[in-house]
Amino acid sequence: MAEKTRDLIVVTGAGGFIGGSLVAELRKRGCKSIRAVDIKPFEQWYQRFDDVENLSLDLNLKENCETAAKDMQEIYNLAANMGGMGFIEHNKALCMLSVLINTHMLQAALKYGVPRYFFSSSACVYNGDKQKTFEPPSLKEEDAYPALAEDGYGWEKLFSERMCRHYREDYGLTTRVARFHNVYGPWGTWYGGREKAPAAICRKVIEAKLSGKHEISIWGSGTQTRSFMFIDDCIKGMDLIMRSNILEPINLGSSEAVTINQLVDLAEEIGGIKLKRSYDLTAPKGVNGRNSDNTLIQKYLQWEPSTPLRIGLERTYRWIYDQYQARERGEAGVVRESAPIVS
Ligand code: GKE
Repeated sequence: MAEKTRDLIVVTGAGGFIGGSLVAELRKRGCKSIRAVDIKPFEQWYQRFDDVENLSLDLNLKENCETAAKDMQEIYNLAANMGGMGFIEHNKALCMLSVLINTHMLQAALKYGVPRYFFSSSACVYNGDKQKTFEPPSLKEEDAYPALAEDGYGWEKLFSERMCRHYREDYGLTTRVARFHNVYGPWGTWYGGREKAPAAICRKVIEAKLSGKHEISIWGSGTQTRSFMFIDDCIKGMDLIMRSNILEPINLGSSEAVTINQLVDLAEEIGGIKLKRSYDLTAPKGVNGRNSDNTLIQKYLQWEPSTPLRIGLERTYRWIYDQYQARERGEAGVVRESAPIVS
């Protein structure tokens, strides 16, 4: 990993959850020349390291993508305007505008002859008709077509996946694409509107525990199914896929599907509490069921994300618990409100 050619690495979205965690891991592995880029002002970055080149740039703009890509050997393009169901259901146009980032980053990669390019796609590209059942359908890569992606966010990801393919086929740019399935862990957004279910449920359990009001409101019926991938698995998978010869978009997700009720069970167990549940059927729900079919990643890499949800959720709960208490004390250093919105 630390060999010379892999030393000039740019991570976009580095002020966010996955990007920040990737920069942390690259540093640990001894990479010396990391460029970290994010639209957020520095004080809002989730994790920031003084020994890397940090740039606060709006990557919707082509010239900023060129600044980001220049002289680099690898691009991990993780920048996007995104969030959990509560965000993507109400910000479809904004989610689609990430196409500017993805287009300009590909153009910049080509202009500066960057040898390798990683694009983080999403399970939201999958056909909605295949996710109507609450029995979690294991989605194979081919299930993205015929296309009926998640409105807004999913269509942008699908389009940008295809652009990566055509930049590879038409211009010889080496592109790698992974479809992330719901990523969670320490440093993930846990309040402010962009948080996904694992962080939101942990926060709600912690809130109930600390306030003494032993109730929880759950979005939907609680019977929706998902699989959740722990951040460490996501980081490892990205590295493996980037270095592989896998040409087509591939699932990067856990295959341990649970219902949202089971997710709440786990968070309650970790918190040592039982809560009275209510179900908000008007809240954003997304698809009824979704799981990652890992046949292909096993075939190519003999590996798949395997951190048990119980283990990953416990680490996440403890981290959010500390953040929650720090915020209550008004201390700095906690994850800020949701990322600023691009105009
Ligand atoms: N965010 C959130 N907050 N979701 C909740 C809550 C809550 O308090 N209570 C129950 N849920 C339910 C949602 O209604 C949904 O059915 C399920 O948990 C998962 O919600 P999520 O974690 O926000 O996001 P999704 O898995 O539906 O969709 C996400 O998929 C990823 C890819 O797998 C997307 O929002 C993207 O973050 C991402 O592409």
